[in-house]
Amino acid sequence: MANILEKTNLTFEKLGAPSEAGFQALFDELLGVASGELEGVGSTEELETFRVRWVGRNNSVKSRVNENWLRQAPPEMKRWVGSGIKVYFAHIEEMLASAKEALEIIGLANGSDIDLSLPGVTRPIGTRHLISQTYEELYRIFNSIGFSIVEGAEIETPYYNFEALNIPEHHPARDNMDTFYLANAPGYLLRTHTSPMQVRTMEKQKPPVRIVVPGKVYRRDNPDATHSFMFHQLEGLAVDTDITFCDFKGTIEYFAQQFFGPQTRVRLRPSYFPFTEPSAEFDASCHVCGGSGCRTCKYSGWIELFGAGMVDPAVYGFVDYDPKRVSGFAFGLGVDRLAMLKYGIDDLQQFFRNDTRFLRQFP
Ligand code: 2NL
Repeated sequence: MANILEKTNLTFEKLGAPSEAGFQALFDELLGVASGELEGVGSTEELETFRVRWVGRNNSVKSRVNENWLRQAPPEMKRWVGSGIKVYFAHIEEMLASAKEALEIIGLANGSDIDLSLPGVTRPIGTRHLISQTYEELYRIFNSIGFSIVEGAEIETPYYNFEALNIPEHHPARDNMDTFYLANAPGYLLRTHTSPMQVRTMEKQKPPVRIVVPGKVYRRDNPDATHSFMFHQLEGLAVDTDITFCDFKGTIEYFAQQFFGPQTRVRLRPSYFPFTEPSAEFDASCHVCGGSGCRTCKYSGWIELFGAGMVDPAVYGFVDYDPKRVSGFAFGLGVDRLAMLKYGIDDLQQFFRNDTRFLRQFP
């Protein structure tokens, strides 16, 4: 070790006129000595001694190498020696900088209660949230029959959330009890369903339209095992010149059999929504007992899945579609509810607690 440092006191001639490869070996050896010395440095003072000794202005290793090896090298070697000095001493400067940083961190830790020997924060790899997994399953089903996915904003205007959906001014769904109006943004609200994006899509796109719209929706509700102020929806819309009630029923039957299994039967019960006519509640035969009656279906054999219907012609008036030429169906399903049914979860709040013991059960 001392050997290589003594060589920095020798001129090019006295070194034995080394070749390019010889210089490379000399520089490698210097770097090895430097990093060895740096490893023994344990304080800012020692680091400063190291700096002066290696790259200081006067009588440092670097200045001697410049003076003895470079200045006295024959012209045809100067380029090589020069670039070697540049590269290797830049490396030493870098090592110095990181050593300085490390010492500063230790300095901060000294006298504080930070224990640098403690293991770092581990970030275990999790699983896809069950709601995300359920969305992916729904996308797979509806993509397979030609529905594309449209997403949009959660902050909306009363026009898109209500008006254009044929929900008049004094309809109870507009009540302050159900809707969050934004106090800091008058004229805006949190969407209560994802239908606004369906209206916006119809405004921009002529039929045929076949879309599903996923997303968070908000309604004023007190949280319990089946209610939350926010839940996840998937609404679907199909509009074209020749869509019938048969297409409607066939589509939701296909969905139910894909989602709950091929033995699933479906039924429709009359219902009411301002934006569909006729409207229906859509039930599936119980996937737990197969229809014979059990606790899940409250011994009825049927499970209510979601609301749906043929799009009310009044809606077409708002998006410049001709109600005499087009027809279609729409549905709105709660993703949380479907996930609870399919995976046997009895408490909606489990989805929002971020308890990994729950989430890990659905890898
Ligand atoms: C529910 C079920 C539903 C729709 C949503 C819809 C959207 C447009 C036009 C017509 Cl743009 N309908 N969506 C239809 C039927 C039911 O959601 O329980 N809603 C309160």
